[in-house]
Amino acid sequence: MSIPSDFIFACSTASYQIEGAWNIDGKGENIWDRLTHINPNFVSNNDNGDIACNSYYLYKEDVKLIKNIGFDMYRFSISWARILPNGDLTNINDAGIRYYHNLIDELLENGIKPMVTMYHWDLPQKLQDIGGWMNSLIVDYIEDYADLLFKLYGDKVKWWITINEPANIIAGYSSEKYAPALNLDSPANYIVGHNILKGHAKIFRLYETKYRLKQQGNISISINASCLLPKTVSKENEEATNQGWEFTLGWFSHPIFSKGGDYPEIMKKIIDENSKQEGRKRSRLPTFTKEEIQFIQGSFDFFALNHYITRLCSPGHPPFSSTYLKDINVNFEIDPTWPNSKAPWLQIVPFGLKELLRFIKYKYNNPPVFITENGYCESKGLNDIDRITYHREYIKEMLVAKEKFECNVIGYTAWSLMDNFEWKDGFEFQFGIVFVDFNDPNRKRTPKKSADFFKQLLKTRNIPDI
Ligand code: PNW
Repeated sequence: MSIPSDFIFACSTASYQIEGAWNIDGKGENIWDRLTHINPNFVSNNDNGDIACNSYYLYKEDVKLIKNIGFDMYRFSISWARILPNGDLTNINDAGIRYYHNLIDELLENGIKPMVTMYHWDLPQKLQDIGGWMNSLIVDYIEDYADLLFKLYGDKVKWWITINEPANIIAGYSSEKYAPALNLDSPANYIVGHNILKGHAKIFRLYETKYRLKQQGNISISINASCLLPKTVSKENEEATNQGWEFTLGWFSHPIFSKGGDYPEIMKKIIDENSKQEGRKRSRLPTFTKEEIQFIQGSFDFFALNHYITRLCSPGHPPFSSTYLKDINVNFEIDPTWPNSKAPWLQIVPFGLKELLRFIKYKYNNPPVFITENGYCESKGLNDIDRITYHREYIKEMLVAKEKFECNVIGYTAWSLMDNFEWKDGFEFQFGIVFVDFNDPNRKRTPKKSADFFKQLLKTRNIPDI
């Protein structure tokens, strides 16, 4: 199977997961610094990202690895608190600004295109202190930060992701999966989602009015989406599947990518009904004004998709472990025959990617789709055959979606370039195609077998058999 010459292959990381240097050269404290320091056992083995892969110092080695494997692009994120230690413009940190200039220049000199994520979960603590994503002022703060990033780096960076994975940012407020780990019931989830959508659109519109003409880049938001399928063919299961789609992917995609914008009708209807039944005067789902709907609708140059998993849907049944799950009212399961990874949530289901791409094509009028994450979790080790299988089979299904079903897929990104700090799982679970020795003070990097797989693929533009 050959790969079109203009198709983009990338690998990815995120600032808190790789940089370390958490308090160096003027960087401010972020929510992961705070949480892992005050509550060390929040993360497996009391790990934290204080040093991580030490990429603040070793970025040239990272670029060398990317170059050697042959990727066209590197997706990394900027640490907001490294640029703006207080989150706002009261302190602009030159050393932080220089670090990303150096990294971007190093990439460009090596012929690697940068794709920059502005926000990958490491909120400056000072902004969390005033409510973080629950405070609607965050929309202005992230716009100021984005404005600065466009001004600083926009001549060199042509691919931007505003925000990574709304659903998982929300999980930091509605559960204890991620910082700030507040474990709040609904409506916290819908308030956070609302502000994320507004913040994203603000950044997109800012680019349109102030930067696009000169900088000519592409912007989107990375949305994580599972593929959902009916558990068995029945009307009930198909309805549940549809409801599942609208409450997960649709929650963020419908406002941005659908023709009419706004939240999916079914979401509005169900949350309104449930809210009434709970004795509330207004819905837990905030409403957008007409102007806001138009402002958010169409705020994309492409669809940035993070995909990992597939689930089987059937109608939900109480007791529900959260009010959000009561709203969705869908039971999500896996097929026990699907091969497992080390992470309990991640199975190998390659055809799910094809089905998801077909769904996006059908639902949102075939936008250009850039897969900004896909990856596999294994124990430590260089001989990562399962990871090769995972990427090979998912890439094949993606190409079927592209060629046979005419889905407009333009790029594929492996998560991750290298082993790194996997949030609550610390350094226990690893997604890298490059091994990092976390016991070595130099954080020695060694390409795994899967790096050879990508190297071959990128050299031949064909899917290798190894
Ligand atoms: C992503 N799911 O999160 C994040 O963007 C990365 O920072 C992270 O390291 C990587 O995936 C691996 O966990 C996700 O359950 C976590 O489908 C879970 C899911 C999707 C994305």
